[in-house]
Amino acid sequence: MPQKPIVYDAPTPQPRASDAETLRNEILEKLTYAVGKDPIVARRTDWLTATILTIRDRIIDQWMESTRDTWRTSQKRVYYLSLEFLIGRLMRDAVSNLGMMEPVREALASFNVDLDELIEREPDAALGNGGLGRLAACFLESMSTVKVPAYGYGIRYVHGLFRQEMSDGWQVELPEDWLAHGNPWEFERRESAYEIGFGGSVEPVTQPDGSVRQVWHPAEHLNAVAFDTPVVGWRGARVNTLRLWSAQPIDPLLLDRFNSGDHIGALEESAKAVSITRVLYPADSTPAGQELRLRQEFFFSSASLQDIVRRHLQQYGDLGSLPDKVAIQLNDTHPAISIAEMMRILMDVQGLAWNEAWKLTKAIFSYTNHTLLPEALETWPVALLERLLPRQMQIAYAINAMVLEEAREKGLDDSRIAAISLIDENGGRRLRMGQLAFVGSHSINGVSALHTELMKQTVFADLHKLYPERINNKTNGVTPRRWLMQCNPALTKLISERIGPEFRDDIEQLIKLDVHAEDKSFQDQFAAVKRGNKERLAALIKERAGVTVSPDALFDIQIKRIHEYKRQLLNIMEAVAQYNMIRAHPEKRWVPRVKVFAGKAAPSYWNAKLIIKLINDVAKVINNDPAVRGLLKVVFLPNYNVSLAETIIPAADLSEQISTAGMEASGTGNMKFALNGALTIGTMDGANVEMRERLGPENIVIFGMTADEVDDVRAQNRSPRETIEASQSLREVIEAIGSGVFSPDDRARYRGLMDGLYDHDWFMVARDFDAYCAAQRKVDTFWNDRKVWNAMAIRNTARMAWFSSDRTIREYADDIWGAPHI
Ligand code: B1H
Repeated sequence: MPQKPIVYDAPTPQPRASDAETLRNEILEKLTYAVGKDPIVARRTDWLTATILTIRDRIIDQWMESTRDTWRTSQKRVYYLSLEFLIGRLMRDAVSNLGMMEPVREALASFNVDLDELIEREPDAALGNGGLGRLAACFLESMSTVKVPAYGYGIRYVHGLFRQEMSDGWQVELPEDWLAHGNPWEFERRESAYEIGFGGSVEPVTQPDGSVRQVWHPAEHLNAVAFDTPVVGWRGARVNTLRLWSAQPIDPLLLDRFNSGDHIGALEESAKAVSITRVLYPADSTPAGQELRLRQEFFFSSASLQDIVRRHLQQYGDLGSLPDKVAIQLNDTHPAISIAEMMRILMDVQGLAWNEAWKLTKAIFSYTNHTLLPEALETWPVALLERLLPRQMQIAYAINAMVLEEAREKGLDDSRIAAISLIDENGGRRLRMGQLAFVGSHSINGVSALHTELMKQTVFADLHKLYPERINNKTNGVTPRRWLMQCNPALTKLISERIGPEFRDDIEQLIKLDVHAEDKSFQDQFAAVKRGNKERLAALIKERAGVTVSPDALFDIQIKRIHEYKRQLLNIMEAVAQYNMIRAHPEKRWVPRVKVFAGKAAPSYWNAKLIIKLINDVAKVINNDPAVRGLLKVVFLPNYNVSLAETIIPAADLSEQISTAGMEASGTGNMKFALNGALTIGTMDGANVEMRERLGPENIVIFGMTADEVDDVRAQNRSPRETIEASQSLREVIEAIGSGVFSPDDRARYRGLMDGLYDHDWFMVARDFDAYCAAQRKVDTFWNDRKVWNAMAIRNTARMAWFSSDRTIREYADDIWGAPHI
């Protein structure tokens, strides 16, 4: 029976005023009584904490109201399980969504404290690697904005994604320390702690009614403690919760061992427990495959599911209503062990029979696939699972048997049955997490139209035939609050002046800009805003990379994780080609360009790190060659993160989205750039394809092979040699880089990288090279006719509304979750 201890008409404190005067008093009060600092000696970080605490109070009222409302109205809740939430800074987001920018600024100014300076001091919450983690953060904000009752569940890593420094052009990784000054946003919920087990054995136990239940006796135990952060939607309409789990030992100190003199051993268990949530794995697109990673995945899955079932039973008292009240979205396969863990909870803890538990599980869960790269498809050795999670592995076996039986009944032959099996038998038996997530979910979605089609044709081809209604597409989106209104206030103001401020509540209104695309005065204003943003970026480039660049040049930008499939190599090779051209034809009218790169390489990804070094080596030569006369500059900005993206994107003229077709599942940076009026140069890959449709093919520069063509070339195993022989410019570039023109200190440094282009050219760098260069020259001609360029840029902003994550979330809510929204 539901225990209903919730009193809905509970007392509430006076809602807080948000005028500058009240804020001023409260910030001072927080500084004094919560931070314990005299304003005379307070440092900037103290003011930051005091300001955040003041803002947080204003969020809490709405937070409690949102939570109460979900209880009162018995609405369905959505749970977004993700090992990554790449949030970045929260203060500007919160203040802006609450509409308190000006009074907060004024309140702080009265203490001689500059709001923008405080904003810059807030550390990024970098609890993610790249697009997958950032998407989760955009989704959280959109779910609050469109009023989906939702929880994000993840891990409270003590150290987020590493800090990147440059040493002689090489990437060096340093630990990131976002919690060093405490985290004023979060609430520790010691009362919300769950026991998590590992290892041990499984024992069948006969129940009083004669039935048999499996009981797992884990050998190791630890606690998962919740830390809650409120997530504010636009205008503070709704505040949802991001609940991050931290691992804590059950016994912080083994006193027996301590007393017997083993002081280190006494802490062993404690150290082992906390190590689980200590650090984010820094590999984007490739799973680490280490035991600690599996522990992280199970730890946060189990804690989240226990919490979800507890909350549901508390409110509704029965499990049969789970599908009406609970939707769990698995963000990639990282939480896929949840399928087995949910089955265990429903059967072994709650006493349901297999069939009932399976029906509920499938109805509750859905799974998003974010990549088709074969090396990224997560699998775990069966032996490891049997040791660490024996009961969950039993359940996985049973699920597999059931699915294979179903397939046999439907007439599948042995080879196709092997293809859908949860167990990969090639080279040591492994559990395929993608298949587990697929069979345990009622919906499997891709993140762009192309990616979803390819999913049906490749990794999930056989499962798709067996369950043809399950795969669906949900093209990614980005939140226009952070990625337009907050990061580009000047453009936001200009848009408001031209079409009215309504677009801030209804992003579809952006289309009203379209009719102004050819208007000369609007073009001038649009260009002036861009120019201001470019000046700001130029200053940052000077400060962080020591390179002087002119804001009059075309700012050509590629910022994202460094990966061979994303083809930063293609981009830097084009820079070398251009360098050769400028020197060969000094008389021509070259378009001045600044090529900006930023991004982190996985610490163990050698070629990615080598590409960073190559960019820096090429930069050194080109930037210092007087023959170039400043017409081309190459810049690598270190330590790319969300905050840096917020400065770079509004300043971009050209956005590089040049992945090998078929390999970038969606991309989301592509959307942020176009929304801010940059033109895209890109391949027919991921969401670029849909951007082309919505922007019109005349407003985007598309080049290169299609996914099908890439597939054909690879299938035929054709040598790239012919392509290279046919292009003089390409040959010269390969020859220059390969022979050490840019690495006189180590002439062989890039030989292997260049040989790879001759040998296999897996990523089609050589094969797309000429097309890419031609596309860049097309970009030059647009730039040379600034009226044409400005019209295209304006149309990009005007037509990007569909790529708002609000639209994406509404589609998830309608098609997958059956959840309420506005
Ligand atoms: C994406 C990942 C990813 N796809 C494994 N896959 C990871 C895989 O730590 N790991 O083990 C981490 C990340 N990330 C990205 O998701 C895609 O490459 C982008 O194209 C896409 O836009 C983004 C969001 O859907």
